[in-house]
Amino acid sequence: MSQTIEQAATADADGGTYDVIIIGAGVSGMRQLMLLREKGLSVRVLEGGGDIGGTWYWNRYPGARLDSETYTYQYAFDEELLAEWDWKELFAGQPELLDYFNRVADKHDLRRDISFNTTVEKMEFNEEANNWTVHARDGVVLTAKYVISATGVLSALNFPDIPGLDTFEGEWHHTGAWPHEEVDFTGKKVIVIGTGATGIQVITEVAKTADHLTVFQRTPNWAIPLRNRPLSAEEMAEIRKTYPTLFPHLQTTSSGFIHQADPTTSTDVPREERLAHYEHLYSQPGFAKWVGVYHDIATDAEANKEYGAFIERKIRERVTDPKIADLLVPTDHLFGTKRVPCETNYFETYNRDNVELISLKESPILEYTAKGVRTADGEVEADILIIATGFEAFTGALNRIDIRGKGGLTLKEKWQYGPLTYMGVQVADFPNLFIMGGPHGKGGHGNSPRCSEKPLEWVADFVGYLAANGIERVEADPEAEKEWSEWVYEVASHLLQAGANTYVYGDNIPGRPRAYLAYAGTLPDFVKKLDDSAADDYAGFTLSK
Ligand code: NA7
Repeated sequence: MSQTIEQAATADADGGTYDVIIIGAGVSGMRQLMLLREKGLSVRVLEGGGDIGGTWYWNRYPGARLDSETYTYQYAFDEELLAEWDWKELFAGQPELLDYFNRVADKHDLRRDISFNTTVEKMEFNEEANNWTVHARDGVVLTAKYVISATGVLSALNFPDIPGLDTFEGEWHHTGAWPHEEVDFTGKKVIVIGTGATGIQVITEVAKTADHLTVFQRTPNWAIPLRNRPLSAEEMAEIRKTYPTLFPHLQTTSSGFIHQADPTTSTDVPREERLAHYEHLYSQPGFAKWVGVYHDIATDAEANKEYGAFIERKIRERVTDPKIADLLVPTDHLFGTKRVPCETNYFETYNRDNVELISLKESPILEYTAKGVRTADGEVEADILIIATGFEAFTGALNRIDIRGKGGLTLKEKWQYGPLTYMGVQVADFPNLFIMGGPHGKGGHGNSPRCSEKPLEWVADFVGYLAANGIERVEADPEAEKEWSEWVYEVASHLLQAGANTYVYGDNIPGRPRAYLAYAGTLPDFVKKLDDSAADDYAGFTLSK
């Protein structure tokens, strides 16, 4: 039987010295723990939440669901679990995913090495001892030779800069910190702010039971049908047979998705054939319509516009009121230049009598009030307010910890004009700190568990090597960091994405300097860079005894 959460939370929250501290017990942190245990290292995981699961622990809002095919998202390493776990849906919802990750945590007895409700607030590198002092909530202080941050790229909540939230007398929730108890919308007036992937999921669900739903939209998104469906036992058996080849195959795709960019250039195909192909793609599940389209849609504006016009026609066919459809069709960014939200009857939701769409472009929000939200056009009342305004992506979770490296330099200072890393895994002047799922790396992006799989193994091997060889300090070389940072921009410069207002450039956070935050190279290319460095005695890092 597994340890209870309470037992685990108090197991070792107060002090201790470890080989490795991992920050975060989400999908990456859990796997990192398992891999480091295999190296015989002492490891403590510090987790701010009350249990494991990361994204799937926090994002419990109605409608929270995968946009990667479920069977491509699970851990690949545990053959026994692969053999026995039956997924219920092609794109699993949050409850099923959390059940799965709990099963993994129980099976591998992970909780004994995790301190829950232990938010890391500060950490300092000790230059003489070559280790980190880590301060967590409630005065908990621990020491570790190495720290690995597995804090997630979409975990630091973004609250809009709107005054008066404390005056609102109803119930409010950010989707990324949703309560564990069910929120009942029956007979309630509800407001949702935000129409990103999250807003689109929650709006569709809440509209089904709320008395009245008002959606505040700042920018419309190119949403596409998810086409979810239940998986039968027979289908699961068929899928299971593919595992030996599926997981290696996914490592060859650009971002770990089952869909791969079509190498055909769209203009090489006659227009009629192209449009028939777009119809076919539109009937397919998930990101077939984004990741699986002709490759030049991501790089050629004219090719992209034709595909966008096709998607626009689909949106307009589904929305009864042409004026509402006008508001729902994106005009500020090209198709696919932001991560494309997947939806189930989202556009039809605006045909319901109980749903109203307010465009904040025409009617900006001025403040929260006791009864709801005041816009330039007047007050909209609500019993429940849902804030679906996303995250300070990629760097937010790290920047919210006071991380002090050599000479007291803070990571926030170092990154004030944008992140600088070496392969996304280390930062010069921050020795013995590894980043798993931050800016400028591939871990935690795309189909996240697939993109993290090899980087997690690589970090575990590296730390195991350092420990076995009595290395006291490992640090990225400033020159390697500079070259990598330039390479990150070089790869990204070929994409139309640069023209979009997107969290991938930090555009969603007012005052944040525009800087590319992701890594646009392919997964195999990224893994090769890591492996090449390792094969060349960890080129780009300085290792000192
Ligand atoms: P996103 O994609 O960042 O969406 C946030 C939404 O909130 C988006 O519609 C924003 O409009 C809106 N927003 C943000 N700030 C404000 C303010 N101040 N006022 C009004 N509206 C605002 O986050 P999600 O959580 O939906 O999705 C994140 C990822 O999670 C997604 O890509 C999937 O991979 C899973 P904007 O577009 O900025 O005008």
